[in-house]
Amino acid sequence: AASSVLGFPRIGPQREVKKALEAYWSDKIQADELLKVAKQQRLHTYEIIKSQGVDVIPTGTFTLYDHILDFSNTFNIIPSAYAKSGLSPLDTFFAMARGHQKGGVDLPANEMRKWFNSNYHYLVPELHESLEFKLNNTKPVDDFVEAKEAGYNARPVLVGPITLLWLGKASREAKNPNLDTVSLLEKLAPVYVELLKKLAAAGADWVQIDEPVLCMDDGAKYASQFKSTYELFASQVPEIKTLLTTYFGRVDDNVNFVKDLPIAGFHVDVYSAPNALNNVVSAFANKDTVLSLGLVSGRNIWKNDLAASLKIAKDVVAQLGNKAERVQIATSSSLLHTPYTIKNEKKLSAEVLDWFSFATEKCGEVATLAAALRDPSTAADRLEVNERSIKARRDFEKNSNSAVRDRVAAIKPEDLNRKSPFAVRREVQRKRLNLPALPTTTIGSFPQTKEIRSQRARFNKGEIDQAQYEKFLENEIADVVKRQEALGLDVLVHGEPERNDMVQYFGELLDGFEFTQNGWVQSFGSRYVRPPIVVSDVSRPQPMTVRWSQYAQSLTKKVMKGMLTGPVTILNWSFPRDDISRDLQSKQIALALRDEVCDLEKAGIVSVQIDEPALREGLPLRKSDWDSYLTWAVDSFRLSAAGVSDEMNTASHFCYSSFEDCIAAVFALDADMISIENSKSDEKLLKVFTGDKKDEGVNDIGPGVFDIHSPRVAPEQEQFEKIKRIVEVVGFDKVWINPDCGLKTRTWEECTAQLEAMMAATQRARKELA
Ligand code: THG
Ligand code: ZN
Repeated sequence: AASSVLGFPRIGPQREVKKALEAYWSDKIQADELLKVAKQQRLHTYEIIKSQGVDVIPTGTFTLYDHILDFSNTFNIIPSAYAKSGLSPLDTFFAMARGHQKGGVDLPANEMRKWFNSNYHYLVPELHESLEFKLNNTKPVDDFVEAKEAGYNARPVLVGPITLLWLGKASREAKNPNLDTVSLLEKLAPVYVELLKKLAAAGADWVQIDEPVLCMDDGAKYASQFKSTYELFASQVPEIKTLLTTYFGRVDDNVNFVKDLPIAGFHVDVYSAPNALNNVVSAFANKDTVLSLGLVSGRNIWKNDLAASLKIAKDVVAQLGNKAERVQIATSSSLLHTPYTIKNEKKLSAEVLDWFSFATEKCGEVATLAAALRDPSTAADRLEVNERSIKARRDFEKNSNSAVRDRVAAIKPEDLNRKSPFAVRREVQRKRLNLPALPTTTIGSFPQTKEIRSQRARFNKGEIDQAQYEKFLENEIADVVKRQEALGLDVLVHGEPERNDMVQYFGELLDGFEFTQNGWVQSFGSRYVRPPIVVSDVSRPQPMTVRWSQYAQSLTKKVMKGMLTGPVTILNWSFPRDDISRDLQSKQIALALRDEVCDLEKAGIVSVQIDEPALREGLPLRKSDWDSYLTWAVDSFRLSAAGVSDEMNTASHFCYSSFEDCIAAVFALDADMISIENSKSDEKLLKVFTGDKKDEGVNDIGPGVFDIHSPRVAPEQEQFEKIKRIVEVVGFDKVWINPDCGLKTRTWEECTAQLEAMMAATQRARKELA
């Protein structure tokens, strides 16, 4: 049995690549310097993987922004405005990724979407009927050759053609806006053949081809496309052996056609779907296909229980007639979703650090498992050390917090319900909050200025003390309140100057979480997050936000809205523990937030927003699993919000408007008000409210009236039109007016102008649309 990893983080151990990218974008370094850093990091990655004992090294998973954008670029999936921009190939690539406004060129960024059920964003390929697929570059070959010249005989990684097209969308150049993007496969597949031939000529014998669409319900639709494509590859490039890889879910019945494809290997994600393994092994039992077992998680950071994994691997070997050469030990997916190495964590205790494996350490795990499968004596020491670590963690996990466990066990159905139905609450709240028609508000954050970031950094380094830092924050809050009053907003916010990342902030204040110093995980491009790690039962040692909300409320007679991140989002953007269900973890977080909401009410706060931007991305890949996810997700939100009196106005916020398929769950949250991104996609949002679900009861709604991602000031007239349209659809009485999302990334100058236009549009709407 050989060992392999499917991909590796790109950031570099000390964030070298992120820093070089940002330096290049701000004209501090030249392209050659950036490319030099990138090359160093690629070679460093191969060295790490090899030195951990892994047999098969992947090439081509490194990217300067996004690997899907890399393939769009390689296959010439480049909208004509970018192709014709006159920019260098590198800058054309970055223009698609992040827009380009310089030297007379004005190009917006392409759309980003969430990568399956993860917090990674990919750039959506823009496709149309007359797109001419061709090899625009040979990056996959170049990366392979570079590694080969450095002494590594690697296995190149390609995203599969069916998944690549399926991830795409009809571009503005498409004749049919509802173009079935996979229908372009016949034109794309020959270009893959050309690429595979080049890889073969360069000396590649195996190629990893990722087709995670096989874990989606949609995968079943493409049985004949899989057959024709992979038969084409096998007949045209017989010297290449294909490892077809799937991850993040189960292939289920899709294995019935996958087993007959002319592939040399098939990879399944055993970590995320352990119970689905048997089905796959039986399907392949009488073939000679290699099965790659994704036993070591590419999504979580817990040290692998090597004895348990080894048992699974041995069972598979036995089911395959003791042909160990037919089994490979691998990571479940690319290690992209895990931090680089635990070596850079200096603050975690030795006990805690011993529970974790980051990307580097996971390489060692797959190597150890493969070694143990080949010759147990060579791995005995490592297995023993691992067994001790796992036992120590299991012992720690037994120390559950009985107060928390008992409280979750005692949750009653009525705990999930507000005291009165929305219609009753609405009357009480409108009186108490004394709101005009079309109330105006914002989503919570105001500009995180350089000053704020530098004061936080100074506080973290100990250069200023707690009292100085808090005084600074109070001044910031006072300034934000004054500015909102001047604008005439109705429901104010304190602006969140005290917060770094919204999830990290709450994680740090709750018991049961651990944090890393360098546990960066890519969100998109050069942007990274450090997910907190849930290590034990979660509880709230003391109020978290009350101090700031109360202070902010003391400065104004207007309503001050409390700001919280919801339980589902906190969990989905953390590394969850794997010894208890996500349902239970989410309920524990929900109870902590419920106490916070009640404390805010006691402190005189009458409005609170509990954001759940990650609710939708957490949907499982298979629709048959949606119900159970949405049940605990919706229940958790309701549990967090329902402890207060009818007078408390509860809001929630969603950053994306693609809710067509789960709008019932959004309604079921029963928040008094929901704000949703809308300015770039109004018809998409409006359709939801005119569709067949509209009577299921939406409460108040705040569709975003301007885009916060852009410095552009949407004129009053444009914002008025947005308001008018939404009022026509959902009714004057139900509408709140707010931006698309938080204003953290804008400057004060930009957001003041944007909000002035919003207020003017609202004044007019109040008169003309009543
Ligand atoms: N928090 C978390 N996940 C998220 C978001 C978030 N996922 C979706 C969306 N929001 C992603 N957006 C961003 C936007 C900016 C940054 C990261 C994710 C960002 N990161 C800083 C960087 O890379 O330099 C580091 C921030 C820090 O110091 O923590 O700017 O809001 N969890
Ligand atoms: Zn948002």
